[in-house]
Amino acid sequence: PFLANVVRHSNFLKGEFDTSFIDTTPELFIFPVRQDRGTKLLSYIGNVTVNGFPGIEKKKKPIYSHPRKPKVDLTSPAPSGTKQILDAHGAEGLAQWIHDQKDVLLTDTTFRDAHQSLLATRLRSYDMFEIAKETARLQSDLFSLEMWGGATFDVSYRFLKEDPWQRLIKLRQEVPNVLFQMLFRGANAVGYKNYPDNVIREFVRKSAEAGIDVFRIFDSLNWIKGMEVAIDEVRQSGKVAEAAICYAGDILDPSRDKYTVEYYKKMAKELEASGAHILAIKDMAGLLKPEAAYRLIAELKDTTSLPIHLHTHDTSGNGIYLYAKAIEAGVDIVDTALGSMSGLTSQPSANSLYYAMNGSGREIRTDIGSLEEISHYWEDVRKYYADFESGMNSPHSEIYVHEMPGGQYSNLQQQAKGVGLGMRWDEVKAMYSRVNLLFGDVVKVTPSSKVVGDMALFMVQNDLDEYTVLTKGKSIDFPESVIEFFEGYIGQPYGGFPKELQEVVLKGRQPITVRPGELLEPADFDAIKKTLYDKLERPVTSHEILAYALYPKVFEEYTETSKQFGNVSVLDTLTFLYGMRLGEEIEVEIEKGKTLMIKMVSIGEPQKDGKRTIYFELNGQSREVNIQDMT
Ligand code: 3PY
Ligand code: ZN
Repeated sequence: PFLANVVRHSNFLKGEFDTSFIDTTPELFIFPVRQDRGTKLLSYIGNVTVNGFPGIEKKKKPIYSHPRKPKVDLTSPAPSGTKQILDAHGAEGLAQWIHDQKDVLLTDTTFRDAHQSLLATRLRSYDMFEIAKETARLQSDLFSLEMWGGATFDVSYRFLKEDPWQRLIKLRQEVPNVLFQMLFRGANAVGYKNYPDNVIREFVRKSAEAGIDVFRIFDSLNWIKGMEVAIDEVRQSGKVAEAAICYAGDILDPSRDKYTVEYYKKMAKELEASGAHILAIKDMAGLLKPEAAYRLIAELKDTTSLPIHLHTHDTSGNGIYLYAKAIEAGVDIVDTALGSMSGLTSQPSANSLYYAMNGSGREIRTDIGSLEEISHYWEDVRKYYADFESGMNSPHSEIYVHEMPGGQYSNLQQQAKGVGLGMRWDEVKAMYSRVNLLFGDVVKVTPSSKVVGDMALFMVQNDLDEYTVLTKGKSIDFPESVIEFFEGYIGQPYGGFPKELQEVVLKGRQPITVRPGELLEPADFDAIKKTLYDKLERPVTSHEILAYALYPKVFEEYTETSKQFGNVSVLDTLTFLYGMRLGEEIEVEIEKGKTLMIKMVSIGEPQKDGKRTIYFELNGQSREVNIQDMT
């Protein structure tokens, strides 16, 4: 059936035999002989109704009305935007265009960092697709939409059981006018460890093909060697290489003399020389204080001719103030989230920043009325994810002490709950900053932040302190991520590793000092293709091959779930998280024009083997599924 679908495809009929359209055309994989999609979805719904959704407390499905949506004419084409500037003038032309703007440009992070930071990355494609066309029309004056990368790739497969590539491809179709931006962790791609160079290059190529325009590339230790391969490949793909400096330390505090203004200026020059089109300052934890922002941006403006793009998190509540200072110092682009998805561990509010800068001489490029309207949608959608909120509900100035990235806060909290340390969260935060010092005051951003987080959890869980780690460490089995860090497999920290601790952790193993990519065997994509073909018993896409190359286990689990439950991304979010109420009826569009009507009729008592029968109506016909009750 796959081949039959391919030969019927218009590109094939036109005689174009470039088969890259296979990757971007998921309908080719819809086979008439496939098992009943309806029953699979019923199994999923039955299962989540009975057993709850992993990681959140099981509860009755909440009732909300449909999210408010702005009224926009969706039949007229979206206005042209920055995507068209890039396509017409290339990355250098785009950089020049940025320089020519007097207004401050915005990157909207609602689809990526905002929910990574507020909702443990759990925002589903469904809720993005629902507002995509409106976004293209109401936010057409954005510099970019950050909508991919970071933790979203892994979380899509691991927890949401959906395909991140489809998110990208479909959003690209519906938002043709605004640059799409992703966060790319240098040699760690969208993972937590260094990958072979061919994986990095292939990932960049495929992401660019599928719709990413701006790659914000960083290294978790600010080690430029870890960024070079990605920068080179982005340039070769004709896309925008936005190279990031991660902000650590405090340039206003003379006692913290590791990460100084000179350190940042030197790094900026090196990134410019390595081929960056835009320089990003990535303040992933929100540590950059307003006066520091002014000083840093002003000095960098004198140091480099690249446009400067500033990223922060509003954890302390000082985000708008620091952006105002950075804007005064000449920053070109800042990252904000829509009002209802902003603040706290997320980005500062675009809506508030608009008003803050009114009359300043540098206005924010946006239409405030549109922002407010589209923000209503997110205000309503955010409620669906209430169980993933971190519980932080006021500005958190402690961030300047524990220095935990915004994107990590809610995720590490989930991880702590997962290992039974939910009640000891304050201790975990305090330990996080102690581990930072133990490690020699490192840049903390994924994956180095994960290493610090893993070690903090480990030390709290095992009641360890620094002294015990150093003196008894030879008999301690440290977490895998900590060992890999000290082996040099996520790169070299500025100033080197603390030698004593490194010896304790490595127990005689030799660390590496070169770029891990120079040592790692290239991934064998043909072998992966064969493995996946054998497992899935169907042709595989290059996207699947890449997903497997990055996360073999997570991807396998995802394919198992898909086999069992089909494509669960078509379910609305409340049904996906909580299942259905007795007597409830829902509509599910499983493909364009094909809708299932599902009613939950009753839930049987558990049998001796723990199974329950759930009775549904599917398009008016009785159906039942058997579910193992695991509660
Ligand atoms: C990520 O790498 O996911 C981040 O958001 C880092 O700040
Ligand atoms: Zn961030």
